[in-house]
Amino acid sequence: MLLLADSFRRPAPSSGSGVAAFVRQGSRGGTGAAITAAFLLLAGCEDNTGTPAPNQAPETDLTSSVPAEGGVELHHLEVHFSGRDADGSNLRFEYLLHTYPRALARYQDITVFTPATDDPRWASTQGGETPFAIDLVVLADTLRADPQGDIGAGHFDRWHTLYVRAIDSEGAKDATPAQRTFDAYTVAPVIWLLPPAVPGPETATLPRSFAMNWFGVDDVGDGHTQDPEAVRWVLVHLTPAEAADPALVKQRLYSVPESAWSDWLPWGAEAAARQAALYDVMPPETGDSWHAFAVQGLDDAGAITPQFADAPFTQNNYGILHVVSNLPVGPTVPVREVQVPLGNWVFEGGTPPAIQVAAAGVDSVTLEWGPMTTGHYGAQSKDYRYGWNITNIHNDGEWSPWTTLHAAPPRRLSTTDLDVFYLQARDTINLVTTARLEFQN
Ligand SMILES: [Ca+2]
Ligand SMILES: [Ca+2]
Repeated sequence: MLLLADSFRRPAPSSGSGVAAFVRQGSRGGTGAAITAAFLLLAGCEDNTGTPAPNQAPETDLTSSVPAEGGVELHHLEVHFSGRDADGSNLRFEYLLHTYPRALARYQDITVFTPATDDPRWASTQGGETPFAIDLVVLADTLRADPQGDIGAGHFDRWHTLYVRAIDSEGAKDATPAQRTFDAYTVAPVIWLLPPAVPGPETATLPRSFAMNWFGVDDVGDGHTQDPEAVRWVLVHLTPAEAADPALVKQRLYSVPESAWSDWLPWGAEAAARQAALYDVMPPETGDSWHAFAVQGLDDAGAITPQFADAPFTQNNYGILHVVSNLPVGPTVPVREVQVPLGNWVFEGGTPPAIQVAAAGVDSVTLEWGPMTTGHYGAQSKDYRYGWNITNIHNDGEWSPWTTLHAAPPRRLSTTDLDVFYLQARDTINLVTTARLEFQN
């Protein structure tokens, strides 16, 4: 169906959900309707000799088969309607979507009412030629099955009544709006964890600061897919016994209180919106700990990923993490002296002890480094900075600028004093490894 004009707008969010219904709408046959309206206006002028007849209100017809009365419909729907005005004038339209409480599950339990003429929920369509079409996205946020059991096709639904009324150019409103009552459905997003999480029954081994990554997709309900609207995550501390029993872990996840979840993170275009950085999930001196990390997706119908699975890949929306207290935190960065050459060294996170390098008789050195590795704890490589004989590593003025370069210019060594090369490697979650090489004459 050709839409001559269309636009997006968002009415006020429906109660009980962070998801707003939105509508794209347009008119068809606008030119023809305008010509007809102009002709009728001229005819009205010629007739204007006696007492004018009272204006008659228009009538409204819902002309599309979707939504069917009592039907089960995708929560994305295109609705067509038209208007008739006996004393002929331009028409515009208003619509109102009434959403029933989530507990209302059956058509026969619905008592349809006609909304008040001045109900504040009446919203104008953009443009008003008849016939007209709007695209609606409505709530379908209720799973009728127990998520801990068999949820079949995983349909979420919500009952609604859509009302449409025509309004003529004198402001007369159809007092008997066209209406359809229907059950909108969708399927919730599927989100899966990426490395360093591993699909069950394996456990990921991590340092105490790390990043979790995920991806996902949302089925509109008919097999067509779109991005999820948002994702949230939770980290649940487990006892070693719980960590060893997937059934216990799932029990813990199904009973996580709302307050324990992160805020909803908009899906967006940025990869950073699909990552959670976690720092010092345990103090270094407390020994190892076990955790479950889980994610859920939210779609434009308000449906939330209902179940927890640790496998297979692309369904693993939770994983077991074994956080090991003495694993180094931050990037692993190799450094090498390439001029003499004096050697290669690897620094594995944090601020490891300086490495002494025997350099008797060496005039100058050239240092290269990288690439850093970060994948073992889920972050990405970002940049480096370096300096010589730094006295305060917190003083930016003693360092080179942060750079993605992997080499420093040749450096002439002192013949009498210790020369210390400093390198920092920084990842995308701002963990920094500080490497030090002491060149001894
Ligand atoms: Ca009229
Ligand atoms: Ca969906």
